[in-house]
Amino acid sequence: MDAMANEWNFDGLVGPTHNYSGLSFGNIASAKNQGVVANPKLAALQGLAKMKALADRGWKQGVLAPQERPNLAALRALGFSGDDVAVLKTAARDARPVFNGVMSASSMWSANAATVSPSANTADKRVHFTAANLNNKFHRSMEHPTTSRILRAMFADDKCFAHHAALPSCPQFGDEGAANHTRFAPRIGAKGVEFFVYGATGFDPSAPAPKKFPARQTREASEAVARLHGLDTSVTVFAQQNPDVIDAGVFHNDVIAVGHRELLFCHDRAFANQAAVFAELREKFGEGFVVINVADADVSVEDAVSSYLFNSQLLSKPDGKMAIVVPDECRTNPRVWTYLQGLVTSHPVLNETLVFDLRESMMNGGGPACLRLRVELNAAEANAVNPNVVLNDTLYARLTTWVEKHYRDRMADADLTDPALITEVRVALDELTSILKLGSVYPFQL
Ligand code: SUG
Repeated sequence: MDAMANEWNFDGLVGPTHNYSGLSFGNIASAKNQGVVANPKLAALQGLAKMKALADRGWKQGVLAPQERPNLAALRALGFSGDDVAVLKTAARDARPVFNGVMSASSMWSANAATVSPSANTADKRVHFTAANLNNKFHRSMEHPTTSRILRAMFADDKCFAHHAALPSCPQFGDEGAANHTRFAPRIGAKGVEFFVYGATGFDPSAPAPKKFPARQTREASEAVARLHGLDTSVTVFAQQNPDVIDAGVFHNDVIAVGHRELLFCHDRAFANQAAVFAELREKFGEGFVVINVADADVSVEDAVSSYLFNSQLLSKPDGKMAIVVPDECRTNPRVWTYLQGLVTSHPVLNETLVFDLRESMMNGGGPACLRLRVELNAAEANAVNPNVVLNDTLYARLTTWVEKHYRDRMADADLTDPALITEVRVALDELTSILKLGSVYPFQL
């Protein structure tokens, strides 16, 4: 245990092509807002405002760079040919869903970038990262090669950090990263329980599974990540998500549950065999495990999905209490807000609510917790992080200026086909890699 350990949040910076294309079947907000005009500049600034506010309060905050879109290499691999503009135009004309996929700024939801295990839990005492293959959706399946390069550029020291490539890209190993993974420990930096939640069993199609919407994470994928990270099975828990809530729009576990330190905050219908899941967590965690199990009568699954109450961040405060970071949609839902106010005024540990306007991301189904990748780091590991991705006043000011300079404030479906975006995005990202000192990470730089 390292007294100087901290939980860091690395938030995905929203990319310049942020738009609403209805790409994520099973994600209700994505489907509902298809075709709505997006504002990439506002989206990026909303994300940065959250990062800045949390950094100002003393929470460790970093930035994860966005990806190059359009992804012309992906279009070429699918048979579109000619110069860059011809590739883009032909795809937009002849294969619109494919084209929309290569334009998506979905890497902003960095909870899906990777699964991360802190050194306190791994056999070789390094921090382990496994990039998520995200193979359930075409637009997300192309993220992991660049994600891996960016993570290596941020966490380069192989004495402290171990990086694993994404799992095989097939349905049996569907992996959505930290959105389906939580770590519990009595203290930040102490050894604890790793909790993997899956939607279906990949190799057994007869096992319970959702009927309407896809299960994006399989048990086999979660087990493979646990093996790669060298986790101790006596403190690892695998649990199935309730298939019915996946069918109600809970496409990742982090839409219905969140954990931090000794606390699990979840809905009463989050897991299959919920009582058995709690019992195993309690047994493996030992004394002091706390569950806030929210009943349907207090917050329905429908309200949880539309407000993203559970897609919140739980953050430790210096006095040992916790704050909960929620999107503004929780404040504007009277039932959710009443419940939350009651909770924070009566709970012994959770005693503060922080509300952020993340509407641009929320309209694609991405709340506060989707936008961040948690990495627990001890003092030596924190020292080994690329210092240029750590959010401070200077970086915040530089990134705000960078967004103001390069981002459009309007992205309608028709704007996506503008070939000027190719160069616009490359110029912006080239400047960003020099601000964040990432080296060459994008296809156009390789
Ligand atoms: O994978 N939305 C993302 C939202 C991811 C949220 N992440 C977590 N819950 N951790 C997704 O469904 C929508 C893109 C569009 O429709 O244009 C999208 O990809």
